[in-house]
Amino acid sequence: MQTALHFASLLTPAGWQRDVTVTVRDGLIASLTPGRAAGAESHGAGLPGLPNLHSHAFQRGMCGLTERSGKGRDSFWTWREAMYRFALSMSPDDVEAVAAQLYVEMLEAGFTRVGEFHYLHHDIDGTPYADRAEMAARIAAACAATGMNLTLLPVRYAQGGFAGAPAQGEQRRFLSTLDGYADLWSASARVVAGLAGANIGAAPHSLRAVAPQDLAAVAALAAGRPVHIHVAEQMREVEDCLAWSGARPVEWLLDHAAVDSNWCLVHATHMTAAEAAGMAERGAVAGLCPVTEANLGDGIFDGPQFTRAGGRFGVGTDSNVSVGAADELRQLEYSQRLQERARNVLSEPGCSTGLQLFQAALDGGARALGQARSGVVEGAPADLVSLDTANPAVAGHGAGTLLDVWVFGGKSLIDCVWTRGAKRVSNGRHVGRDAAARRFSQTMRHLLE
Ligand code: NGQ
Ligand code: ZN
Repeated sequence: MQTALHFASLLTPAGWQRDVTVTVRDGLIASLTPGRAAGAESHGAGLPGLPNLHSHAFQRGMCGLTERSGKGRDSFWTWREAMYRFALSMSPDDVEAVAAQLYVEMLEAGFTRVGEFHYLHHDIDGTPYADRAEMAARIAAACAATGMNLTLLPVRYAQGGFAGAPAQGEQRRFLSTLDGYADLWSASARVVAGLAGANIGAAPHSLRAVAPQDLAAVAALAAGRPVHIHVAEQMREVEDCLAWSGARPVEWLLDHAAVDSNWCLVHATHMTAAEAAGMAERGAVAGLCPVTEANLGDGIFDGPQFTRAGGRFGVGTDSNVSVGAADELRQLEYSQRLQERARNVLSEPGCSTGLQLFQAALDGGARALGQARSGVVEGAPADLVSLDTANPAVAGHGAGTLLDVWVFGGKSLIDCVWTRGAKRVSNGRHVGRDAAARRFSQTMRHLLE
């Protein structure tokens, strides 16, 4: 099947090009040709879809439920208790309904691939489902229903804290032995093999949740595929890691794990200059989730330190408390501005900050999700977004400032979204929005009853 899409402006690795037709064959970009090919559908500005490198789909159902404090000081750790309780309330049907709504929202917001850091594996009493990959299959079903590209990251979770601290009862749905995890991973790989556009990696949850000897075993399963881990998000985690090992979390990881460019260190909020330089040198991607990091009170990633060292980053929506590609890029830059008391922190002098943030997150996100070809180039998947250049928000603007309006203006400019060449969003609305919303609403009503 072949389709042709014409863009008045198209963002390619070489920058904006004017008046280009993209020919799509079998879900891939077959060619880019100047001018408008006969029969091509016309659009204003075209961009590659952005990868969302870190999501816990089920947490989308918690939006609005944790925004009041208890008696003491509220923190990441009190939020986590609430999250555990919520996780214990969800059936496979609930997870599928919430994930489908989430992926509709992600596609409408410009994300075309999701790295699903998936750890809600087992039944409510902690026993594995008859099909170990039951929950992974529900995530895959939500992707199939919405057209979202999936990078599934099955998570190993083994202990409650550093030094083999026992797991809490509330963590029972997440836990696996090493053999159990190997089975889960193989079953998940079969699920992924049956889903168009999907791939798989492996994810030791964190240094808190996985012991050193197991970390290597989990990474070995990935064998050249993406390896994702949460690291150095909270100061308490840094302190506990120091007490346990004498080293800081990123420092420990660089010294004891084969961290390379297949690795994504999620958050990596609290790093010294030496850790940032070491991480950059190994080519690992920083998985920044600025909206969630703000929501959870994690701290501020040191962007200048990491980018000066040549580090690569991508963005993720993590807890999915709100869902937007532009929102993550804006929050990232704003956190840097507040920290540095400066403007346009994450861009080169004279360059569009919106464009530079976008291109960095595209490159880092694709790398972290195991995509060899990304962006609008021949041979890459046709994962595309069009912006509505007739919107008054961009009146008078050329391509040179378009992404600055999109990232900083907070207006929804997205018109159409394609994944693997198929149009999933038209006029800003996912084609399956109503069906997903109906099912999601029913689910939320019974979960919040
Ligand atoms: C998660 N979320 O796995 O959902 C974690 C909380 C933990 C973030 N780290 C659990 N943002 O880290 O122990
Ligand atoms: Zn996370």
